[in-house]
Amino acid sequence: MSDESRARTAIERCRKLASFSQDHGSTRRTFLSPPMRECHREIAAWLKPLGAKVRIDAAGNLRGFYPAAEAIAPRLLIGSHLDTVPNAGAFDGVLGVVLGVALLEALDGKRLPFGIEVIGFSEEEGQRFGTPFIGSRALVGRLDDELLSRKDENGVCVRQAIQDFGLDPREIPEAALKGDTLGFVEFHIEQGPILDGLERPLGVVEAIAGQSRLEFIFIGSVNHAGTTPMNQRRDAIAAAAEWITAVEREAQRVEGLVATIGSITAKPGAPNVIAGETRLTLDVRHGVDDSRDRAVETLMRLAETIAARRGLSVRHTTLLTQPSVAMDRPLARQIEQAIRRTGCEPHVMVSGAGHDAMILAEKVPASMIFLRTPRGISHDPAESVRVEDVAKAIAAGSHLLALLASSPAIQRRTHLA
Ligand code: HGY
Ligand code: MN
Ligand code: MN
Repeated sequence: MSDESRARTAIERCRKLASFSQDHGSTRRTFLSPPMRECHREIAAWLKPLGAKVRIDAAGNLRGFYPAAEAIAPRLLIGSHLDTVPNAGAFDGVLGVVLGVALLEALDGKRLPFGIEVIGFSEEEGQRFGTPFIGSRALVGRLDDELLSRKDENGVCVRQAIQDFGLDPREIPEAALKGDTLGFVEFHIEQGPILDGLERPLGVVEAIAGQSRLEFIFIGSVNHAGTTPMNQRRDAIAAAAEWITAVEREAQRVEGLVATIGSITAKPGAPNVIAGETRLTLDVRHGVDDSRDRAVETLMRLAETIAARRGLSVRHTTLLTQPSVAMDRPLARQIEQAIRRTGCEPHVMVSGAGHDAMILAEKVPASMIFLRTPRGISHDPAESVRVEDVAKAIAAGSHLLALLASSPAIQRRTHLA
C-alpha cells in the first residue's frame, strides 16, 4: 500500500472519529464523555488486527502496545489527544493517534528492537474542567488530588468522571510511564499559518510556548436598564468590555505576546437588566516565561484599575501556569533527518499551541512533527490537511522508526531495558 493511500485512509479515519461528538452537527468531545468510548472502540478495532494489545488506563487514555521483536525491550510512544474543543476540526489531536496506527500498519508485521505504544490522551484541551493535560499528566505521575477534585459546570469532579466511565481512580499510578520509554513522538497539525506561508509540508518543533489560563470575575450591581442613570451604574459588562480592549492593546504592544479572552458570561443576562457579574477566561502565551508572567501581572493590574474606577470589584483564579518547554534535541535531529529522507526540508519552529509533548518532556525525550495547516485555520470545522503532507508524514515516520531501530543508542538501550 502506498503512503498516499495510507494518507487517504488516515484522513478518512480522522473524519470518522470527528463524527463521535456530544453535539449534533458539530464535533465536541470532552474528557470521558460518551463519544470518547466510541473513539476507543474504533481505534482498538484498527489496532488489534496488527497484534497490538489495547487497554484504557485509569486516566481514560487509550494505550495500544505493539510488541518489539524481543520480549525485553524499550518502547517508543507515539500519540496525541482524543478530546476536542467545541465545534472542532477533524485533525487537532486525533491525527497524531491515527498516524501512530498508520505507522504500525506500514510495518506490515515487522517487529523492531523496541515496542511501540500508540497513545490517545483523554484530555488535553482543558474544556470540561478548565485545566488541560489530564491524560498526559497521569503518565508523568502528576494527576494529583487537586486536579482529581476539580469540578465541571455540573459539579462533577475528575475523580467521579473517571468512576462514571467505569474506571478506577485508585489505579491511576499504574498509568505512569515505566523506565523503559525511549521517547515520545507527537504528530500534530501546526494550527497556525507558518508552514503554509513557507510552503513547507512538515515542521519539527524545537520548543512549545508556555501558557497561563485564568478566570476573572467582575462584580458590580444589578439594576434596571431603563431607570438607572449612566453615572450611577456599576455595570459588570461595561467594565469587562473596557478590560477586554485593554488586554488586546497590551498584547499588540508586546512583541511575541498573545492574549485571548475566549469566553464571557454575564449575570443575570437579561436585555433590560444591568449585569451585576461577568466571568471571563484569559489565555496568555509567550515563548519566554518571564515575559508571559509580566504580561499576566500587567493584565491583572489593569483589571483592578478599571474595576476600582468604575466602583466594581474583580477577582481572578489561576487555572494553569505551564512553563515553555524545549523539545529533545537528539530526537528532533533524528526527526529532521527522517523528514529529509522524504525529499523535503523540515522547518524548525516553536509551537504557539500547547501539546501533550510538553508534559511527556518532563520524563522522557519528546519531540513533535508538525503538518502544514492550510490557511492556518484550526479549532474550527474548516481545519484541514493535505493528502500529500499526510503521506510525507507517514513516510517520515517510517524513516524515523528505521533510524531509531538502527541507532547504536537504541541497540545499547535494548539490552538495558
Ligand atoms: O490551546 C492549545 O494550545 C491547544 O490547542 N490545546
Ligand atoms: Mn487544540
Ligand atoms: Mn491539539
